[in-house]
Amino acid sequence: MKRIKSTAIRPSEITPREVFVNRRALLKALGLSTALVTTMGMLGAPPARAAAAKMAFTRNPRYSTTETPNSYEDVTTYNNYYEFGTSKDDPAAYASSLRTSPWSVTVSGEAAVTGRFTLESILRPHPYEERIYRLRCVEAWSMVVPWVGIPLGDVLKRFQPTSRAKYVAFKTLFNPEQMPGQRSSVLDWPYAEGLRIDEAMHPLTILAVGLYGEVLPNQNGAPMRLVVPWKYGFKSIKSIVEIHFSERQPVTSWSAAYPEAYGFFANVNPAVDHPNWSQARERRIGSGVFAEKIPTQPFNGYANEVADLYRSLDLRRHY
Ligand SMILES: Nc1nc2c(c(=O)[nH]1)N[C@H]1C(S)=C(S)[C@@H](COP(=O)(O)O)O[C@H]1N2
Ligand SMILES: [Mo]
Repeated sequence: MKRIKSTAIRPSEITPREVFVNRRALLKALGLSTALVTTMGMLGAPPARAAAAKMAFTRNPRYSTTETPNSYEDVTTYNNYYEFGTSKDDPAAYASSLRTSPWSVTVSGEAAVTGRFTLESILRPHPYEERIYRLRCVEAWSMVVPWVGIPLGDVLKRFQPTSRAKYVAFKTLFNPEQMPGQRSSVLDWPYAEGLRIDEAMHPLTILAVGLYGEVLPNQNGAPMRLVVPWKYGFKSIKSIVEIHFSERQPVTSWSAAYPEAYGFFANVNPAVDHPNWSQARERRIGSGVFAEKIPTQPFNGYANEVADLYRSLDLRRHY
């Protein structure tokens, strides 16, 4: 695997020596040289047989709900992952064709440290935490999921975003052979999402690599996906291969497909309906067909943590 620079280097982007040294220091801290990254990529890693591999983690009660988590069965068989089909049971049925190892992530844009990194080198320095989060889908259902992951901010800081990095954009793998849903044009592929930099750095935002103490199943976005618990589920992009720091707000798949329904912010908001249905209540998956819907909370119940980020925004306009 070569280190890839996708655009020509403008004079303003020539990396000062200090920053270059920092990049080498980062690679060293990761236990890698650029050459070693190259070698590892060429040799590849053994094929993924990770579905039930246990992980080491510490629980984080500070950022966990005390609600009862949904069953492993619910969390891994009722999914949205359009790359494998649009039915809830398609991802569990078809996502085994996704090869999650070896996996690399390209980091680009407004940051001192950019390049192509192995997944292991991005994750290794950070201890895993378990966080039990509510996930509220824009389709008015919800789940409670015990994720295993790391704060996204801890990872992003190591790339040293510049002062012009106002947003972070993410992309999912594009590979129609492994992802048969990409042969249909329900969305513009690859799936793209983004956050404002302060949202990305917020301690609630995590990169999840596992659930229920085990390596993330493919249908849940292996090997690494975003979880932003105060936003509608579609912001939590799966199987990430690109991280891009930008000055401008990035184009995102769902807001491009249907801007009247899916805004860039997509904060969970019971007061702003979807054009075709109410967002005031939600069905908790697993509660049974006759169960009452429960009220949806502003920011999915995380208002104390995140409402301050939006002090100056009209949330009816910036839905
Ligand atoms: N790449 C990609 N990421 C995605 C989606 C998708 O279709 N493709 N669906 C989103 C939606 S709508 C939801 S609700 C969550 C579902 O996550 P889960 O299946 O792990 O519960 O993933 C989000 N991330
Ligand atoms: Mo969703």
